[in-house]
Amino acid sequence: MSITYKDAAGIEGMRTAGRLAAEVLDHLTPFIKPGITTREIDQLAAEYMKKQGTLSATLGYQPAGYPPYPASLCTSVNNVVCHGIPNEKPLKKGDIVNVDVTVIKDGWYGDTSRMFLVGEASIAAKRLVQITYEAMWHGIVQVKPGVRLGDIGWQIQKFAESNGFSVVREFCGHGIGRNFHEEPQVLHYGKPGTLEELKPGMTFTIEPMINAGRREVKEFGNDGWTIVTKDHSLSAQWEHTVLVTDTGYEVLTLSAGSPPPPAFVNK
Ligand code: EYL
Ligand code: CO
Repeated sequence: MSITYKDAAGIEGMRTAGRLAAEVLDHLTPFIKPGITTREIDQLAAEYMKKQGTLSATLGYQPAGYPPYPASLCTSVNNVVCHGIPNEKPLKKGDIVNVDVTVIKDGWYGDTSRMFLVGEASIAAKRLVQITYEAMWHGIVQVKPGVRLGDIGWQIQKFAESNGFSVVREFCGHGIGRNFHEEPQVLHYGKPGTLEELKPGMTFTIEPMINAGRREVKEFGNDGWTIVTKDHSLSAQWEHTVLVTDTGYEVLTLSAGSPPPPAFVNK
């Protein structure tokens, strides 16, 4: 499949799906405290999606070579990099958890994730989470027609590495629309002036995975999904879905409860 460019109706569909995905995270936020299990978070999300009239894109999702994903969202705790499967283990004070939600509304997909600090977190954990948030936004603010994907990747990589962290290479952002994963791949590292040129109507995610230690990852256990850091260091991730407009970008996965953009973002 190739890159799909959204027309006015497609953009409206993507705005709605994006906002609804973000509103799932808003709904979950007050529940993410010490003692809750990630399975309970998943159940709360499933109920809320039903009320919204959305479907989870991850439930039953089965890319080639993967077993069907068994939950309505992904929950990745501490050294889990991505695709953590909700389970019966309670979250404890000091954990950091990424909650990644993708919904389908009227055939359009909205994909977003946030980090949550469970109770009081260490200074090191808070710094990783904050730097990763800023890294995502350093990518987002690049977005406008004529810029290349390599420019986005380079800005994210430069910011993360200058803060002493590493960028995961095995997973990337992606085009999104009437499919969960479309072209192009959106790498979170790279070289300025390289790769695809952005054009109005493109919609894609920016979702950097940043490790406190080394960048290497490995599969964990035998569920076919869970990815952890090889060196057991903490990992963080944030994700927005963005639209390339005629003059810049529009973030499609904002909601009332979205954290504000960092101060360096003028808009
Ligand atoms: C796994 C998807 C082909 C991703 C997300 C990659 C492997 C081969 C297609 C969720 C679940 C990304 O974009 C995601 N979250 O924001 N599985 C995913 N894969 C994959
Ligand atoms: Co995604």
